[in-house]
Amino acid sequence: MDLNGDGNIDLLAAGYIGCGYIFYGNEDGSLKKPEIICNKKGEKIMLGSYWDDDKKKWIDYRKGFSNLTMMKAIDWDEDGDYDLILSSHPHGRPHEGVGIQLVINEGTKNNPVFSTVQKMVINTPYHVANAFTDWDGDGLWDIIATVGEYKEATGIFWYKNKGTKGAPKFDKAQTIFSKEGFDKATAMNLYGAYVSAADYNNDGKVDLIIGTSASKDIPLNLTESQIKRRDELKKELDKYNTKRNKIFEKYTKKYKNDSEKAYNEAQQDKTMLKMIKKFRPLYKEYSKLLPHPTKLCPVYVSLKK
Ligand SMILES: [Ca+2]
Ligand SMILES: [Ca+2]
Ligand SMILES: [Ca+2]
Ligand SMILES: [Ca+2]
Repeated sequence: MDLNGDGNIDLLAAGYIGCGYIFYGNEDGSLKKPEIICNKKGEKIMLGSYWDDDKKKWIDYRKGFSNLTMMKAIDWDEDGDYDLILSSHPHGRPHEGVGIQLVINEGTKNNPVFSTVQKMVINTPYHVANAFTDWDGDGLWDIIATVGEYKEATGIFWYKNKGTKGAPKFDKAQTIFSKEGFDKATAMNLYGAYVSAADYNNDGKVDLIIGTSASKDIPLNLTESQIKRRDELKKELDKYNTKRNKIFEKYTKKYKNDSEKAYNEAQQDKTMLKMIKKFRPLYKEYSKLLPHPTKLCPVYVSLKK
């Protein structure tokens, strides 16, 4: 993708701290140092929230406990310049107002200037990653999106573009892979799944390239007493999680309009701090009794038939 239209390929990436980066390309294919992508007011273009390592707290942005997982460029309005699409990660807890968002380029092909308005394109609190491709070959590009870890909502979905050129509009999600379907096809799961679309085998039909952060578990040969201990620990940890969620709920109710404050105050709650101290060693012990994942992070290609 060539964001500044100078003929050199650039690299656009989402960052853990909630904003996106652009690495402008040189003529020899090397990349310049990354720059944070900002809007026309000079503010970072962000989505979700993130853990600030320096401040040691959650910074909430657009009200959601999530990171920006993907920043992609597509000419949304077909005016010849690239616009931005942002998606985020739900961390197992869905939040309204995150979804897939659009930022229009108000500049030109060679001088991108991004709007201060972030517009919701697909309003669902679950998405992790998305790709653009004309999935049904009707001449309009569509959105393929993954939900990498949210219970029954997990899967890979197709959002058909039922708008017109320059004014995309999307139909409701249609399932390409359900959670079970993907598990069956690959013996893996969709945890943290990313998706890309390309014609992998050059047969004229677009295929999906799917990367997951889950790896195959190697089961441990546990003794009976280890299995007993593992199950005891699991019960203890479940109790902890229930209590922990109650504390979060209490603060969420207290600070209805400020989830950043709610989350950070809950982390400082006296009962919470005590629990964390008590349960940290238990969790460490428990994790040693769980199957070990392999170091492979598999990438799949799903060929379109
Ligand atoms: Ca470029
Ligand atoms: Ca455009
Ligand atoms: Ca289409
Ligand atoms: Ca193909």
